[in-house]
Amino acid sequence: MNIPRQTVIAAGTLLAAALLGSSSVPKATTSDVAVSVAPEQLSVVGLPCFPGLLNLTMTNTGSKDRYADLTLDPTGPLQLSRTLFSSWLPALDPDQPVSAPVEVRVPRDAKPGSYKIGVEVDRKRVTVPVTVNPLPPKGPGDNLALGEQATASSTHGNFTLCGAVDGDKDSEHWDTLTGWNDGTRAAFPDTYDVALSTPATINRVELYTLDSAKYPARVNGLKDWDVQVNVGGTWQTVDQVRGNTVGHVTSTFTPIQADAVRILCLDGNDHTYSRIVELEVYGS
Ligand SMILES: [Ca+2]
Repeated sequence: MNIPRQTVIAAGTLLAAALLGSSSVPKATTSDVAVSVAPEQLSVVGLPCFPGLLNLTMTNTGSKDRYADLTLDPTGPLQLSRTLFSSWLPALDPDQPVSAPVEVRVPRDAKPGSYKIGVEVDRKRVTVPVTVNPLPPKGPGDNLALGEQATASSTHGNFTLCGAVDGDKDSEHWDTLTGWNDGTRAAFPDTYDVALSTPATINRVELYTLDSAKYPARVNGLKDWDVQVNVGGTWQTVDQVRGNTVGHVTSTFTPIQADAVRILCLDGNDHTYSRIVELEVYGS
């Protein structure tokens, strides 16, 4: 099942109401900060490693340097990685936008429905509608790793830990969000773990390493790794892959009830980084 990370209903810019009223307010106290939030509407699901992403942008459209505080006010079960975005906004020509990301999460037991995030600058407010969707099925034939809690020995600062369980296995989408890249250059091993929501009997792991036209697996992909499963707190190796040069490798093994799956990355073809575009786990 492939869930879009976020649903963009309409692209564009929300202008803070502050701007609309600026003509009737003395210039010294008016809000001359334009605010945009992208996307304008968001869909999220209660998986621990499946955040919705909003990008906040403030632009000083006035003629005086100033600070601005953008506050975020979520309703219901919405959890934000930040509720305040403060920035110094020098008055420049042309205007210089300043942006910051915010991750939107909900707990697994969040009630599906419609919620919202209030975004406020200078007491002027815009609202971002957020839809909480039902959890995806995790039955036979479903990818048990999708959106579940990942942990790693390290993650490169330009990448996101959850990128390898986001449902996007297309290497052509490889960027700072859709895959995992470790953060210890030329040092191995690295580990990438996914905890299953409940212990499950599994027998197959699908690993997608980087393999795009620009970055072929034989040059930049993962070369050597062990597939391990956690059983009662102990990691057991269920498959070993050596000398890989392709983008997609299937590991099958005797069905085993596991709490988590680990990729123990032993080397990459460029001997620098471990790169996983997507990790999928299936039961029999
Ligand atoms: Ca991915």
